[in-house]
Amino acid sequence: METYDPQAIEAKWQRVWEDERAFYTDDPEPGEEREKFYMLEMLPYPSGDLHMGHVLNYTLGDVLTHFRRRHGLRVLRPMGWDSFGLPAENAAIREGGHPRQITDRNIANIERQMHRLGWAIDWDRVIAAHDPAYYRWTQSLFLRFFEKGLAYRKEAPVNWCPNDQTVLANEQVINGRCERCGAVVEARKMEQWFFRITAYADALLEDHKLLDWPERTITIQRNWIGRSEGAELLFRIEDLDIDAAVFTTRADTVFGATFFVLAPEHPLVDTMIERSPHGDEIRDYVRIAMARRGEERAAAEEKTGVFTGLTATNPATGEEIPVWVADYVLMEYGTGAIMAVPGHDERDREFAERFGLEVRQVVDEERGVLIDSGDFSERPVDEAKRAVVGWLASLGRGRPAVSFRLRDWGFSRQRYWGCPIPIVYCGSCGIVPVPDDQLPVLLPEVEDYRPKGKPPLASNEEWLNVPCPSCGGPGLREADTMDTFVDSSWYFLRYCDPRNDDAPFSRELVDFWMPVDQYVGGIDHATGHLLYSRFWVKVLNELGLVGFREPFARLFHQGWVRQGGTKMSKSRGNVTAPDQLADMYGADAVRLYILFVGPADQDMDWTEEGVEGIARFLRRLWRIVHEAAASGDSAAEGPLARKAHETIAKVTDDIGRRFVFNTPIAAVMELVNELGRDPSAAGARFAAETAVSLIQPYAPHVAEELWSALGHERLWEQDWPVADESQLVRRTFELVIQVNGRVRDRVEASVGESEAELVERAMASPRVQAHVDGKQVRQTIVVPDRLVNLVV
Ligand code: ANZ
Ligand code: ZN
Repeated sequence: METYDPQAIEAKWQRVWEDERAFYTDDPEPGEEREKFYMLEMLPYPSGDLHMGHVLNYTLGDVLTHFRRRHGLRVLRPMGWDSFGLPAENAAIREGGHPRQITDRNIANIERQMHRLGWAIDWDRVIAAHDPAYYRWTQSLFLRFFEKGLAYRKEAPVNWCPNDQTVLANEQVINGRCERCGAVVEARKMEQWFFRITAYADALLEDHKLLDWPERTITIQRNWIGRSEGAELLFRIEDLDIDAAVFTTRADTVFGATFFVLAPEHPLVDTMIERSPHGDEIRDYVRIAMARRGEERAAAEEKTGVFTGLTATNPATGEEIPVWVADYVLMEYGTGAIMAVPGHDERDREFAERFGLEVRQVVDEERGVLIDSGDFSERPVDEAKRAVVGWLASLGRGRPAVSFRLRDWGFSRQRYWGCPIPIVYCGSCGIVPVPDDQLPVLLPEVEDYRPKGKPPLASNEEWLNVPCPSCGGPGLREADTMDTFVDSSWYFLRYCDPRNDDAPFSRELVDFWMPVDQYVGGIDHATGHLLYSRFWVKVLNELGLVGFREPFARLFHQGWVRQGGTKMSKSRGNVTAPDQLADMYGADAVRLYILFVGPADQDMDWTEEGVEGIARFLRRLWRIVHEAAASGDSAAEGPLARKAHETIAKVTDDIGRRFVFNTPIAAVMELVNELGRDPSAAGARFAAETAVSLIQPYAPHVAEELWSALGHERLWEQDWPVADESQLVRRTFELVIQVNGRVRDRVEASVGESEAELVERAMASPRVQAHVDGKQVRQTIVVPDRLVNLVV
C-alpha cells in the first residue's frame, strides 16, 4: 500500500476528469425523458482570491452535483464571473491598474483555485459579465425593457455615495451608509435610469407561493415590498386652492387628525415658500432637513419641523388644522404627506408634545371602538375603517388605496466599469435606443477611469459624439453605465445557452433547464439580486422569451464562515487562501472540513486544527480501505454490511431530503470506525466500498483512488447506492408531540434519532404547525425515543 499523497492523487484525477470532460453537460436530446437538475451557486465577484465562504458555497453545490448526477439526472452546474461593477473596479483602484487587466488576472487566479479544489464544473459554459459576447445581450435585453416602458429616465432624489462618487440603489444603502464603503450617503436630485419593478410588486408577492425558499427570506422580501392597504384622503388647503392627499392605514382615526404634515421634499412646499408669510423659515428648515438626510435623519432623536402658517381642512370634522413641514414624513412613501393623529400614532404624539399641538383621543383602545367620531362613534375599528373611507369617498374626499415601500430600481451608475447603456440623446429625437444590429456598444477606453462625480465615459469625446441612429443628426451617447446587478439578473439564463450569437438564449433551452432546481447563496442578497432576478424573469416571461415566471425554485443560504470569531474578509486580513490549505492538507480535506465543521446554514468558526483532524481521518480511511481491499470478505450480509446499509440510508436521507451536510460525514466516519476494528471481517469489503462511495461527493479525489484500489472504475459515474430495506434494523416508536404541554400529534420515528431530528419531525407535522403558526418556539423539551414538547 502506498502512502496517502493527496497532492499526487488530486492532480491525477483532476486531469482525468478534464480529459474525459466528466462534468461537462450536453444539451438535452430532443424529447428527452431524463430528469434534469440545474444546480447553481451565486457567481463570484472576481475582486480578489477565493475565501472559505466561497469554499463552503461551492463545495455544497458540488456535493449536490455529484449526488444528483449519480442518481441519473442530467445535471447542469455552470460557473461564471460577476466581473463588472464596483467590487471589481474598486479592487482595480486599490491596486492602481486598469479594471480589465485586474479583473482578467483575478479571474485567472480564481479559476485556478477552483480547479485546485476539484469542483465539478462545466468549464465550457463559463461566462463573464464584462465580456462583450455577454454584455451585448445585457444591452439587448435592456432595449426590450425600454420598449415596454419598463426602463425609463426621470429626475429623482437619489442616494449619492460621496466616496464611490456614484448613485446607489436603495437596496445598496444600509442604515444610511454605502453598502460597499460605509460612507454616509447623501441625497441628490439627478436624472437617472430606473427599472419599473414597482409595476410587479403584487406579482412578486403573489408568486412567493411558487417558491420553496426559507421562510425568513420570503419575509424579508415581503417587508421590503411593504404592501399596505389603506386609503388616500383629501385635505383642502384653501389658501393655495388645492387638495392635498395623504395616505393612511387608519382612516378610522380621521376625527383625531389635529394637524397636517408634508415631507420637506413635497412639491407643494415650494409653493408654500412663495405664498406663505413664513416662507423664509420654511426655506431654512427645508435646507437643513435636506442636508440631514440619510442616516442622521432616520436616527434623529428629536423630531424637528416648521409651521407653514397655513391650515388644511379636516374632511371629517370640517375643522381647520395647522399645516407643518417635518422630516419624519418621507417623500418616498405614500403621498409624502400625512394627517397627524397624535392620540394614536407614536411619531405624531412625540411631534405634538414637542410643539404643543392638540392631542385628541378618538378610539377607546380597550373596547376597540371609536369615540368622539360623529356618526361613527361606538363602531369597531375595522368596520369603521371601511365605513369612514366609504363615507369620505361619497363626498369625493377619499378612496381606498394601496401603498408599497418598494421603489423603482435605479440602475444607472456614474462609473466606468459597467455595461454601457445603449442610448443616444438627440436634440431633435430625444432619447433614442441604439438599434440591435449596432450592439454591442463597447465600453471605450478613457484617460482616467476613476470616479470624479461626472461619468468617466463622458471624457472620451470621440466615443461620446455619434450620429443619432434615428435622424443622423448630432447625438451624444449615454455615459452612465449599468449597475452590476443588471448583469446578474439574467446570467442563469445565459448558462443554458452560453455561446448563442443570435439571441441571448434559446427559449427551448431555457425552458428545458429552468427554473434553477437548487440555488445556493447569501441571504444578504434577499432584497437585491434575489428580487431583481425575479422581476427580470417576470418581464421576460411576459415578453414571451421564457416560459416560466420564477427563476429559482429552491433556495438555500449558507452561513457565515469565521475564523477566530470574526467574519472572514480580505479587509480584516484574516484570510488563509483555500488553495494554500489545499497545498498543505489536500483539497479533499478542505472540502470535507468546511462541511463537517457545522450545519451549512449556520455561522461557523473554523480552525486549522480542525482541518488537520479531517486529514487524519482521510489517512485512516486510506489505510483501512486498502486493508479491506486486500483481505476483505465480500459478503453483503452480517453486522458490518448491515451497518453499511444503515449508513447508506442515513446519508441519502440527510443530503437528499433533510438537506444536511455535516451529519453524513459523521455517519461515514462511524462506519469506517466499525470497519477498522477488523478490516477482514465478513462484509468488510462491502463496507469499504460503501464508505468510499458515500464520501465521493465530498472528497472525490481520494474516493476515486480508493475505488480503483477496490478494483473498480469511474466512481463518479456509478449509481448512488441504495440501502437494502430488509437489512435495516429500524426499530420505530410513536413519537408524541406536544405544544405547550398538550398533545397535538403522534408520528412514527426511528429509535435513536437525535434531539434535533425529533424536533424537526415535530415541526414538520401540519397539525403542530397549525398550533405553532407564526409564534416563536421559545423552548423545546425532548424525551429521547418518546416525546417532544414545544413551548411557544
Ligand atoms: C393616520 C394614522 C393613525 C396612522 C394611527 C397610523 C396610526 P404603514 O403601515 O407602514 O403603511 N405615513 C403615511 N405616509 C407616510 C410618510 N410618507 N412618511 C411617514 N409616515 C407616513 O404606515 C402607514 C401609516 O404611516 C399611515 O397611517 C400614516 O400614519 C403614516 F393611529 O395615518 B397613519
Ligand atoms: Zn435624432
